[in-house]
Amino acid sequence: MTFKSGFVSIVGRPNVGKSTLLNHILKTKLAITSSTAQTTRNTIQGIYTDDEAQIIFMDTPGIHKPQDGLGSFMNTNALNSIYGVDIVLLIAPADEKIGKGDRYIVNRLKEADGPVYLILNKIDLLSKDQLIQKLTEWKEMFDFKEIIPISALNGDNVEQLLQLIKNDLSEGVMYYPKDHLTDHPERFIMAEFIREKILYFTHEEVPHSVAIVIESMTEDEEGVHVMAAIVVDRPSQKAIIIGKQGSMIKKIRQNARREMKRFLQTPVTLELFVKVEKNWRNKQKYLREFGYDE
Ligand code: GDP
Ligand code: MG
Ligand code: K
Repeated sequence: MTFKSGFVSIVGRPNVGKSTLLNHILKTKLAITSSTAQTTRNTIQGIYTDDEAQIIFMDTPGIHKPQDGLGSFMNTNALNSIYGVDIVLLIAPADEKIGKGDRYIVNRLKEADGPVYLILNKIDLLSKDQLIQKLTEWKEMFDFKEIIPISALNGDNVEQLLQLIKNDLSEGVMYYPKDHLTDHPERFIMAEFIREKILYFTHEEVPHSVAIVIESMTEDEEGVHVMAAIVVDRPSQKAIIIGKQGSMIKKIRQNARREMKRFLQTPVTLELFVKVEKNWRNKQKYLREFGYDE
């Protein structure tokens, strides 16, 4: 059996059930759901892994016509996530009329690279006849690869949706470790920011064997606080990362923090320290720890 993997973007107006669907698929409270529009400010990845496939979901803020600065930022963010993914899921509420906003989004989707599925959500709120009527209306809007009526709330047809996605993905590697990340994808992203800065500023003198362990990531009124260990194989690598009088680690910290702040859209404090662990890659216990240890 071949393993499949790929990236799937979830788009749609605010309040159509994007986060609810993602949560149902991941069975965690990863994304924020609420009846208030636009609680999900950022693109958050959720990663679904089973024996057959790994699907990396992008939960995007609703695409909508920009009204203000933030609106237009979110708009760009959401549209960008359309590109470079394998499948786009457009979520629309089955219980609402197709409106201007829907037409706007569908127009933008013409720029999408891959197949676009229409997910007609909230079918628990309407009769079969109403649903058939709605399906007919949507079919005329766009050449969707698949149209799947679901209820994200109670899970109707969500399994079938996953199966269709898997069928459409191509053979691929497991991008992310199997047991990790579904709980804390943000942690993975924070770690990647740090790794990226290390490789950038040390000009790859420090090889890819460096591991980043997010020891803690907490949030309070002042923002998000991240504490991370940079784990290397040898003392010489530790010296490079710390730099003369700590100058290197300071640069890494400042720049990684800036990326985190931009990504999370909130103030961030970042604490970094460096650990030497010989041959950590051979130590099973660390492989776990280096993921997401809760
Ligand atoms: P998002 O803004 O697109 O992420 O939407 P949310 O996932 O936050 O959902 C918005 C509201 O719609 C919440 O109150 C959900 O409980 C509700 N909702 C989502 N999916 C369904 C569904 O399938 N049926 C019903 N009845 N309500 C749903
Ligand atoms: Mg949401
Ligand atoms: K990586």
